[in-house]
Amino acid sequence: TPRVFSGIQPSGRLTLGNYLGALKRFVDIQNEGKYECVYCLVDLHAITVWQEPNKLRDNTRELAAFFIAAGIDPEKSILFNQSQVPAHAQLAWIFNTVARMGWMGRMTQWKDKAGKNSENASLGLFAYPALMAADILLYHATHVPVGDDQKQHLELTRDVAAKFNHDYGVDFFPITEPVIKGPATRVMSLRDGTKKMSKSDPSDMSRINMSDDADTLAQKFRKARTDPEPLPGTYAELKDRPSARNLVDIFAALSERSHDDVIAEVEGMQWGTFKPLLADLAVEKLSPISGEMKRLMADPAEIDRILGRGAERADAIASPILQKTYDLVGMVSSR
Ligand code: AQP
Repeated sequence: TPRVFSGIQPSGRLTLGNYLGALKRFVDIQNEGKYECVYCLVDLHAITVWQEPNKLRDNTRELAAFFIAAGIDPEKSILFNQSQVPAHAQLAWIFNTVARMGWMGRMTQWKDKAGKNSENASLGLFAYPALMAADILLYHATHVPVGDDQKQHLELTRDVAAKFNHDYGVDFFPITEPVIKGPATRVMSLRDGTKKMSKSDPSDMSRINMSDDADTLAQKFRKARTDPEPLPGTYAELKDRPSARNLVDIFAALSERSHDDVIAEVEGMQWGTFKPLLADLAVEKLSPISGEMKRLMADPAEIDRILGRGAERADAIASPILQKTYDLVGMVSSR
């Protein structure tokens, strides 16, 4: 069976963007049953920017609980944290020698996160996409579901695979397909429809956190930026209305309906009517997840056990692929 790989960083505060752009899609793909699914809590990626150690531990367990609460079945899918399968860091080193400085320097995430002070950014932040290529290619994954913001990193993963195959004259790593699908591949800030909803935005009102209670959800949607026009008769008319379109996208994704379906129902509605509907829908869909997360978080030992079992299963796939890579590169296998 073809394999899917994807990951989320345990860097704290999960947003509706992470859920609709990534996790909800992971669950759908798992339930389709067409792929073997490998889902990873990428703790090695998280530390490319500073993480308080105790916070990182909590965030990793919380993220595991989020996966399970949202519908990832750790029996069906492989769920683990990246640091526990050493082959990720090992293959990343090989890819550090394959990828070029120029490729990394062109990554918009690097430019955004390092900002003007790139001299002070960690070397790991610069090399982030090489580790991501390793995550994916270590499982010979052919499909990678992600939000729209990860498109460029996935192109780099394809470049790494192609260059490795070319340099060593082999056809070993697959050229991975990004899977950027669904009604909300890019959830935008509630304060500014031209900016991605992000956990690092200084304004909490800009994002929906998975941990927000019903009152907070209602308040955030009520105050969400829109425009003075009512909802239009076709989705295409939202093209130049990013804030308005964002709320319709969120509505469609949460209700698992198409944009056209949603528009047909809400055509001509005023925002004062639509926003409470959206808030109710969000509470209905998100509160069971946050409730289940809390329940799971009460037993961290059980979470660690699940992750440990996942790491063993991941390692069984990854180790032979790493060994084969070493062999292709010319490392002497001495033990
Ligand atoms: N706003 C979003 N819309 C759609 N998908 C999103 N993803 C993140 N934000 C959105 C997707 O979530 C997955 C995990 O991403 P990550 O672990 O790299 O998280 P992130 O991108 O670091 O999250 P933030 O909130 O954007 O953090 P900062 O503020 O630090 O940059 C990926 O598939 C991603 O596409």
